[in-house]
Amino acid sequence: MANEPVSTWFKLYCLTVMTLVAATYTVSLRYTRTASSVLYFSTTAVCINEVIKLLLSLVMLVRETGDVTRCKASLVQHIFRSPRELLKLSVPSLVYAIQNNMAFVALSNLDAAVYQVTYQLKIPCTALCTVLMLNRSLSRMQWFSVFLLCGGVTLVQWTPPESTKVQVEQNPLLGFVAIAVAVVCSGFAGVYFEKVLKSADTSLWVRNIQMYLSGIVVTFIGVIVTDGAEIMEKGFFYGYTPWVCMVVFLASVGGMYTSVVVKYTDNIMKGFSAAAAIILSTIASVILFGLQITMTFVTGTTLVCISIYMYGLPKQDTSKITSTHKEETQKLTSV
Ligand code: NCC
Repeated sequence: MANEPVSTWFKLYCLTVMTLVAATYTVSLRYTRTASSVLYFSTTAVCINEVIKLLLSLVMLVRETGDVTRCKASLVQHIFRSPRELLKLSVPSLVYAIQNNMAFVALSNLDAAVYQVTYQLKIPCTALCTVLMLNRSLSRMQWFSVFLLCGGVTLVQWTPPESTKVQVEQNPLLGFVAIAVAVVCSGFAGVYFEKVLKSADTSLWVRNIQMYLSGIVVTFIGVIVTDGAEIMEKGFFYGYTPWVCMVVFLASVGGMYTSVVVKYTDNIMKGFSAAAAIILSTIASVILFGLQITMTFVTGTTLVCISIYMYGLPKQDTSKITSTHKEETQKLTSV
């Protein structure tokens, strides 16, 4: 399963769904946090999200193994007899739990457009984590293209901040701090998960189950510590409207698609491909629904295209330069 080849169309499909879900998720989450004065507990939403992802991953594992008996055997081997692996996966699950909670804090205090734009800083942060944690190197050109992409996506996604009145008080500073934390968490947890996933032949669904199990524990502790007293009074599902259920569902589906995308590409490519998917879906909306294209969109698209081209350029062979440099230095020191 680990190196099972998949078609480019399948990758493109996963990327497009992931990106569309992420866009819908951000807007719906913002709506549920600001449109009504009856607020649900965001910690419970993050916790339920982990439970749904665990159930979905179990279904996928049954599909992958072919039947329930083999699925059970796989679970016994990888869950009950592998406490070290569970511990390993508890690291990203803790970091993702913080990140997912931060998204609620940020979107409760900042406009969705401002959030989307600032959150793009995760692209260079992910690149930095990839270099540091996976020992990959990026040429100067690739670094430049990463920042160019960040700027391009910012312009492509830019929509004027909403002018509608929100029902709750907002604290923009808290919102920006939450985004900063989310950016670092997204980069670190994404690359950590990728490292664990690609360092062994273990199935993606098993890795997900390992991660979501500790995710449930961690997020449940978050529920008790943060909102425990109020939940005892009002109930776990207080304030859950159909919109809130949709947000939880989108978060689960988005998370599952993210894991598939990381499996078949990598975290930096996820950033680049997500940008391409945003552009393609906007162009599709222009053709299908007659959406107006703005100058900012065109500029952003141009930057994204240039950045994708630059990122793909072959790296300069610096090894030859370095060895010639070493020889020269040796000659000089021997003199
Ligand atoms: O920020 P981002 O992803 O890197 O966050 C990754 C999300 O995927 C979940 N995940 C990751 C790995 C894995 N094996 N299983 C998972 O469930 C994590 O729990 C985390 O929620 C992006 O690249 O922009 C992306 O953004 C999120 C989301 O929009 C932001 O985090 C804002 O809250 C998208 N998630 C959803 O749309 C629900 C994600 O698809 C893409």
